[in-house]
Amino acid sequence: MSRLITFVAVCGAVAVAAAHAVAVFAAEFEPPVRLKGGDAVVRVESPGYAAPCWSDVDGDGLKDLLVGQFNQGKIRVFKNLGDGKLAPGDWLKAEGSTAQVPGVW
Ligand SMILES: [Ca+2]
Repeated sequence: MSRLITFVAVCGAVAVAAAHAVAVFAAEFEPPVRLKGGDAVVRVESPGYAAPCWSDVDGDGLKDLLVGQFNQGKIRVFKNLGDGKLAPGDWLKAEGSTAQVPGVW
């Protein structure tokens, strides 16, 4: 009987902790925002694996949006114009050519 009580107590504690964790994480997210590069919505290409991230590619102090592309290993850069605006995307260039990251598969 004491094992059953211990099991129920542990399950209850886990449930409370999980509910608390959900409440904490839910409070940390803002509503989703659809980003635009120029007038077009920023999209990822099939099959996904875009791994978007922010980095100041051009060194102007504003983090630009980088969105990867799986099939050919290219990265689209959306220059940050400030005030929450992004320029239309353009492929990342290296030495005048479109840069490509070799795939791992
Ligand atoms: Ca920048």
